[in-house]
Amino acid sequence: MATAPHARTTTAPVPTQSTYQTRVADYWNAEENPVNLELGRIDDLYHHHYGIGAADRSVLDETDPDLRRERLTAELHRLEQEQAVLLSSHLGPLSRDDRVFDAGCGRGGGSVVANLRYDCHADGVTISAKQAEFANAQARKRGIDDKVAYHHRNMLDTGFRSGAYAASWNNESTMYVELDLLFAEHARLLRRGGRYVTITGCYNDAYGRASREVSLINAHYICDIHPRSEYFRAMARNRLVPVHVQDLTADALPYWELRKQADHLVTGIEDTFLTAYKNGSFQYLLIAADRV
Ligand code: SAH
Ligand code: GPP
Ligand code: MG
Repeated sequence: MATAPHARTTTAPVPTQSTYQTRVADYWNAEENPVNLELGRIDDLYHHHYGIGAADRSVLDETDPDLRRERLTAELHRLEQEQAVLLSSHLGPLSRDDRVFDAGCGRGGGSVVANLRYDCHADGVTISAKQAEFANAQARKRGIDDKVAYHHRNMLDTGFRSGAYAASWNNESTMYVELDLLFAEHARLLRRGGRYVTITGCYNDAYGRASREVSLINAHYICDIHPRSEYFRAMARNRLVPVHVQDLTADALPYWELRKQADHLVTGIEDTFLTAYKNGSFQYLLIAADRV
């Protein structure tokens, strides 16, 4: 299968794709939640992750209903953008000739953020053909398709060249795969001294096993949230040595508190996240690691 130099969606269906992975692809091929599309439309940065940081709750006091909706949408997008910028700040320093790998890239926002920050090359991979096509259309529209390309592939088995990447990440996409297989592929793709970063939701070993809320989140997205401990075990087994760990749980709450008030955007999972974070069973974590 030929690999296009840029921004043509390449499909390399992996023969080992499981029935589960096909169902995950079905979910993302069909997904059109306003909470993702309306936020993305603001500046053509489409994210499938949550927001962090203090929220400007004054948007809730807006009396004009249309303006209130608009301001709420913009504030949630700002918080999601903050999250993407935080992840991207841990990838560097990078030069314009470096390549980065965006594992489970969604509609592509994260790779655009990295390219805007470092002017680097980026390869995004998603199991959804529809997302890869959407993201490549966005890259063309921005005129960055010479440097940023999205591929319909399995992130566990990308077919990309070993050692070709200076940095790689998973932004809220680790819960769809076995961590040992995932980190083995990152370790293969990263050059020695390369940087791996993840922002993820994990369940808290100190709470015990997965709580009711964690199980509800799994059912909602068809995923399988890992315990916190498993990240560090699997990294250690795959030449990834943590350099920075940040508990973002408290920073994640204002986004969900605000999203809950956005009648035009809610999906029904908002209270579950708030309960999961507050009862201590679920954590939002950033881990940065060096490929040794
Ligand atoms: N990182 C993106 C999207 C997160 S949503 C963002 O921050 O916006 C989860 C993504 O993981 C989806 O794009 C889904 O297609 C992708 N995904 C799940 N399993 C995958 C697999 N095995 N290979 C490639 N992508 C996968
Ligand atoms: C974000 O996507 C959700 C996931 C990738 C799966 C679960 C993540 C955890 C941290 C457990 P989204 O932006 O499409 O979700 P939503 O439609 O709810 O905004
Ligand atoms: Mg979303």
